Amino acid sequence: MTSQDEPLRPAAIRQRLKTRRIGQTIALFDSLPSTNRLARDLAQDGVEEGAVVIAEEQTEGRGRKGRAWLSPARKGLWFSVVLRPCLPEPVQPLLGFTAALAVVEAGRRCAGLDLAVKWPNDVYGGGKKLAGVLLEAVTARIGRAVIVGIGVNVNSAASDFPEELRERATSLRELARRPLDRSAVLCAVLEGMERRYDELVSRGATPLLREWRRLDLCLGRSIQVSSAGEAYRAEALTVDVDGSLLVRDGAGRTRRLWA
Ligand code: BT5
Repeated sequence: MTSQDEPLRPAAIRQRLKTRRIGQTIALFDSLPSTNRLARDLAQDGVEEGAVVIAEEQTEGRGRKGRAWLSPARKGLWFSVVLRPCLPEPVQPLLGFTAALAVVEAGRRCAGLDLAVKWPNDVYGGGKKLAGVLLEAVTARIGRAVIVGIGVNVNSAASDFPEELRERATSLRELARRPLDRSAVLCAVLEGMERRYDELVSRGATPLLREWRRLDLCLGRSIQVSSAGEAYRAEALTVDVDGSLLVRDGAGRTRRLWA
């Protein structure tokens, strides 16, 4: 086993992590079908806000709209955070922004990388996808919860991706040209997420949206939209306070898209 394939250790994470809530409870598994699925069950059973479920490997990792998320053993960080946000429901999609922006910050802190985001919840480096976020709302006995599932390719080599993904996916290791300590990256993501989450709750969406708009690759560009059975080209204008994307279609109409 090379050092980059070392397992995550809860004690090492706890020692390093500087958060007050997110990650104060960590459940770490060798293998799970999907951390989001277990986090949802725990949220329904009343687990506290900030609890994090991590798996070294996911056998049925999920993306949005039923797509698959490749999660090979010890190559990345596959985890889900349980939040119980005191936020109006329409604003909750912004929780995905807090996670994606925290990955960008972690890439800068841990590897000096300049990463970007792509609406609604992706993180890109060198024109390829590095990380994705999956948000799921849960109605629990003790109120609503939101599960923020985050997948970050950390130490995958190009050969770890199946051929159909190789041109489109990357990892921190590929971008930084060296392996990274997954615990350090995890702590940086959780810390960045907590800071943005606290700021969103206390100060509203403005700082978060400002940061997102600066880093979103789509904005100002022509994009291909396929939504509600329609497909068209449009110019991506901006993201709004509810996390929706405003675009201008070929007829000059402004349209609103939700993830
Ligand atoms: C996402 O979906 O990007 C959200 C991914 C969320 C994964 C986390 S891992 C922890 C938690 N537990 C879960 O089960 N899920 C969450 P989407 O935008 O739909 O992107 C999915 C698409 O990305 C796939 O169809 C592939 O094309 C591509 N893809 C799959 N695995 C990838 C990987 N490891 N790296 C880069 N791209 C990948």
